[in-house]
Amino acid sequence: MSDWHSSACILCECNCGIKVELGGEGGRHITRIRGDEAHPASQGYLCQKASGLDHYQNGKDRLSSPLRRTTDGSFEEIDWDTAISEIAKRMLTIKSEHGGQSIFYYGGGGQGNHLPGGYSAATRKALGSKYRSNALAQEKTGEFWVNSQMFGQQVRGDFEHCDVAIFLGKNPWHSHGIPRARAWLRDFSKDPARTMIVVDPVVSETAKLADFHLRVKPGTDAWLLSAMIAVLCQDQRYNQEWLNNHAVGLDAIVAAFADIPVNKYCNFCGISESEVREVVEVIVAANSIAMYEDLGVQMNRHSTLVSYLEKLLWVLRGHFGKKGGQYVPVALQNIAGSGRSSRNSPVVGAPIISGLVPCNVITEEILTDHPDRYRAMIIETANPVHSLANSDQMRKALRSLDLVVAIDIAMTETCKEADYILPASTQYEKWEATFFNFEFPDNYFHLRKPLFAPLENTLSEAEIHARLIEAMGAMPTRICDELSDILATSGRDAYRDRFMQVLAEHPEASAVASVILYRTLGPSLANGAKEAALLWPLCLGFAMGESESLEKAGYNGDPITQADSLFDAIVSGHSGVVFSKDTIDNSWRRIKNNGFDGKINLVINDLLNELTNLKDGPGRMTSEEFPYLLMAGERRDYSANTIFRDGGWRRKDRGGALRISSTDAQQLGLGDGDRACITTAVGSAVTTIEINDRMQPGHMSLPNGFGLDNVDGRREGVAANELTSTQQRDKFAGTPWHKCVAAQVSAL
Ligand SMILES: Nc1nc2c(c(=O)[nH]1)N[C@H]1C(S)=C(S)[C@@H](COP(=O)(O)OP(=O)(O)OC[C@H]3O[C@@H](n4cnc5c(=O)[nH]c(N)nc54)[C@H](O)[C@@H]3O)O[C@H]1N2
Ligand SMILES: Nc1nc2c(c(=O)[nH]1)N[C@H]1C(S)=C(S)[C@@H](COP(=O)(O)OP(=O)(O)OC[C@H]3O[C@@H](n4cnc5c(=O)[nH]c(N)nc54)[C@H](O)[C@@H]3O)O[C@H]1N2
Ligand code: SF4
Ligand SMILES: [Mo]
Repeated sequence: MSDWHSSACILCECNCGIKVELGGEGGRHITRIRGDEAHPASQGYLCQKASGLDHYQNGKDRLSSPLRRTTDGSFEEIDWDTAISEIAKRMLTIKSEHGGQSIFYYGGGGQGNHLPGGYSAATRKALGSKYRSNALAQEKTGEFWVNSQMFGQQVRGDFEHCDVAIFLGKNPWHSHGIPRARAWLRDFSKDPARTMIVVDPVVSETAKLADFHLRVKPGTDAWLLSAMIAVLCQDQRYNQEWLNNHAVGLDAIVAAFADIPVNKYCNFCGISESEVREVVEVIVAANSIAMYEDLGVQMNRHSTLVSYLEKLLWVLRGHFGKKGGQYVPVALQNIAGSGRSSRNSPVVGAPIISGLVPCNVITEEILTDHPDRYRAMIIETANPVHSLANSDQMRKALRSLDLVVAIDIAMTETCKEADYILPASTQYEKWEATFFNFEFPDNYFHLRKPLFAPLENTLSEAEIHARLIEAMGAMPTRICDELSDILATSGRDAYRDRFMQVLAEHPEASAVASVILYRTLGPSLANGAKEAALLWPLCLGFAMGESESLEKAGYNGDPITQADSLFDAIVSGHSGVVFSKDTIDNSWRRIKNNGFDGKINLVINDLLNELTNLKDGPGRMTSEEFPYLLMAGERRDYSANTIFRDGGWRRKDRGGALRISSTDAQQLGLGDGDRACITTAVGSAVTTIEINDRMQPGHMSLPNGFGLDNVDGRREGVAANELTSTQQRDKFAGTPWHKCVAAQVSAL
């Protein structure tokens, strides 16, 4: 058994535990993979995608040297010292000419790695960079903003214990998002005591398992949810007593929905009033409801309003802070930020939610002569040329900047537009972890040990940022030496005291705290776990706030002792460690910062006012020129963002076909497997047709993560964002409408 090593799958936010056997050439391949039974959340579960992980580790686009753009646009290999010193120098020049706020940071963590974001904080602060973003600002910021106003915190559904599960624009069969999703879905759907409701225009795999499938017209969820809430309000089917005790603003909600014409709104969304009323009855009768909204609505018309309506639906029935309802998870690090919006982007003036500039305005912030435009960008563990709206515009924006530095493991579409490319070690060549842990009642953290030595000439992000800081002269070396000395001679307690003192007394050291930890605490950690240094203060912060649930998880003593033993357990654990055993009443204690301590705030005025904009219906989302609605980026069996770059991992659908209904196929004169051209206002692409009556007539879908330009010059499938526009975005959060893009298709 000793040949099996523990790690995790890095293809989606679940990060299921894996056991792997290594071998092949030089022992540098993952040859066998199975689920890790000892992993607290996945418990041995894996989906079919994990078996391809060697395509990530040994992808043919892997970078093996720092690269610098030459005047003719090609790249030349340079050594690390040259790369680091040139980048540091050029960044400092931009800082002195335009101010650090002109240096924009994008990325910091994908589906499997969140430590880079922590270490890059030091580089950002040392540069005086003030604006940043990542993929959350093209999907989740609207929901974060709603949650912050209603609860002051982020919330999750307790799917393990609910008796009614609702999936809104979410297809967990493919996308997961809850542990062991397929096993869970099968068990849940077979249980006669439990009911699944799915809202989706497509007969998705999840919809097929549902008791009720509300097959909305694309982009009309705001009308469906308004109608459902109107039924609750108009028939007084909300949970009055519970709301009196736990929420504020009920009267305003009842008033706002009093006049909504249920029948008319049902027509707008394409679902009969009787079906809507039947589902509302199920919701009223439920003991516990857990609900999950995802990209089908978050990348769609009225997305922030829909997030609000989604929350109102279950709050009005009292499904918060009880078993099987929604809860406030605890985390070592909160990746969602505060959800508040206290400033705006410098050029467009777009609201910055949770500290993130809306992805859809980034190119507008660059392609302008505005004096406050961004002049440089650091892009780390993200592929915005491929993943954000309008790839062509993003390429132009990047090429117009004074300096672009990309930190990646592979030669991506984004790297190709950079001035410097820094090759990172893969997630299986360094210590890594994610902060996507939201489980309840037991939450866990999984720090993964490297499976391989780093590929020659690659470095971890922690090392890259430490070197950049050193080259910029921003590393307080005297303090580092002193801290290392104290740790070696007097131990961790003395180190902690001095570290805290340093943070309080030296703001310039506090700004680069993560790399100080990496350089001082890092080398002392067992098994070379240097990159884990950052977790130590997170454990401390957690112990200070959640000592009780930490104690229930087996960590005793005062918070400092608890923090140290948790940190040691995380560093020495193989399959993830449970750090919190929580109780549901804690969710009530965690409702704060919404202005109504301990109570849920029902009223978000901006969004209630927005309801009036629904009264005339969705209108036409297509045109004569572009008569179809394209879902640009569906999750399928073989899609995984752009983590795999080599199409060889796909066992089917290698071309990522355009799925269309038989009605549309007939109208367009297209057959299964035909080649066709799909065109939008932004671009066009050639695709293969798959006739599939899971699609409604007029609605089509292309998968997410296809159309990558491999080093061998092959492109398989359509890069969805060659077709999407930055202008099609939500008015509150700026998130894109990728699931509803007007398009035309013609036979080739
Ligand atoms: N296999 C696979 N899994 C993944 C990923 C991957 O690339 N591949 N990516 C991961 C990431 S980063 C994320 S954020 C999640 C996303 O996970 P999901 O949000 O579940 O994925 P999608 O397939 O983009 O969209 C979900 C559903 O929305 C539906 N939909 C489309 N239009 C509408 C509409 O107008 N209304 C409603 N109600 N529904 C609509 C689609 O038919 C689809 O079934 O997946 C994660 N998991
Ligand atoms: N049209 C459309 N566009 C979409 C979507 C959609 O549904 N439709 N979905 C969107 C969603 S929800 C998301 S989350 C985004 C995801 O898009 P991005 O945030 O851009 O992330 P990924 O595609 O996951 O790319 C991750 C990058 O990290 C690199 N990488 C992997 N491991 C490491 C590492 O250890 N270190 C470093 N430095 N780099 C590493 C990979 O090579 C890859 O280039 O895509 C979005 N784009
Ligand atoms: S659900 Fe599948 S893709 Fe996601 S982490 Fe688990 S094995 Fe990987
Ligand atoms: Mo995502």
